[in-house]
Amino acid sequence: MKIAIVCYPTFGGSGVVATELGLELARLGHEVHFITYSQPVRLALLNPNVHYHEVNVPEYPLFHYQPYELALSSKLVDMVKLYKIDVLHVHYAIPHAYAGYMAKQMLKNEGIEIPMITTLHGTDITLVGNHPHYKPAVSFSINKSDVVTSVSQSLKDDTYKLFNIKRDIHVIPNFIELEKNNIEYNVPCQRTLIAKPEERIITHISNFRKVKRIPDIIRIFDKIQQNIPAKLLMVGDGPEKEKAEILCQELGILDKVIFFGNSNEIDKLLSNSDLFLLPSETESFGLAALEAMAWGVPVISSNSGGLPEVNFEGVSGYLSKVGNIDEMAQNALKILKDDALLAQFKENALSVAKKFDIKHILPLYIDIYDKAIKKY
Ligand code: GMT
Repeated sequence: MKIAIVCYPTFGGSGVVATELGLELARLGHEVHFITYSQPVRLALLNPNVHYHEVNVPEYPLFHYQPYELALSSKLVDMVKLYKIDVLHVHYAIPHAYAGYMAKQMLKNEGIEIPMITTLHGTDITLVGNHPHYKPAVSFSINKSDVVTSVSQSLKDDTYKLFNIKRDIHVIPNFIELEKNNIEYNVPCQRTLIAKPEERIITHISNFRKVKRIPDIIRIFDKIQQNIPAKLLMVGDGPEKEKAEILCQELGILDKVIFFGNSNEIDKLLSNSDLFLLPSETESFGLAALEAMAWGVPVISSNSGGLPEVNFEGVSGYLSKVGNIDEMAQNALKILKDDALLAQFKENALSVAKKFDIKHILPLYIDIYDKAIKKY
């Protein structure tokens, strides 16, 4: 198959999922074309089946806002014609499904019909897409997609609740490529670079937006470190990062918290971690938690959105009500204080992550592509 993938090229989960999906399809021999405004962060181009086409938005002084959708839909039309693409897979509804629909219409005008799959990732529905200024366009483009998928049952339910959607939504959970998690990174010297031998390593990875409840993470860690020796690794960048550093300073724990910024070495950090914190306000899935679990790292999270579909209560970690930092800290300490229990939770976290191995999930997407192409 020749598949065009439209996604955000940044560190965000939707871009990561789209990139890993495309790379795996390419490994299986499909021809994959990534179409976005810069090279996706996890995209390795040294693969004969992987192509990357940059969307350029020419600047013009008249435009207060540069028309990205226009440039994207034009690029899609050109690439579909040039490479004879069979199927369009857009990740994140805004504005990708909208631009994809426009591209389909332009192609139809030239006698070319192509199916469009839209994958909903979370904030495109629960935060941004739901804004009254976007809602009609988001509803329209979801309804006009040939197939719609969502990354969790919770996101599917939210989509029906928040929008007037008249079509089926297929739940295809996010995935992890477990094969790449090998012993290579897990060398003891790496751990000693980060923490003292007696310290437990606790990690958080995100885009540091409000929805991640960054102050909760700091306060949970503060309670943990009052009881046991511990380090907190804060990985990622975003609007809440500076405030988080200030809070650490106020609490007098800055020497125990390392802020890494965006990192391409999260595997190294996770392979040395003992616990992952994700107390988000909402999370359609929580890919970062799954990535942690794939390294055998238990998760303390909130119980909102799709998190209970990924982090299994009392098995791979614990879940609490949003904002219940006392309970989250208690649960963290319960796991971290007891070597045997920690070992058990680590084993469980990996077992749960195995359910989301790419080898189980990829066939679901391939099946959807096949059926959509055959319909046309
Ligand atoms: O977490 C974010 O804010 C980034 C966002 C994105 O669009 O990349 O993540 C969303 O998609 C991920 C991949 O499907 C999910 O794992 C995240 O849970 C989801 N984020 C939210 O729902 C807040």
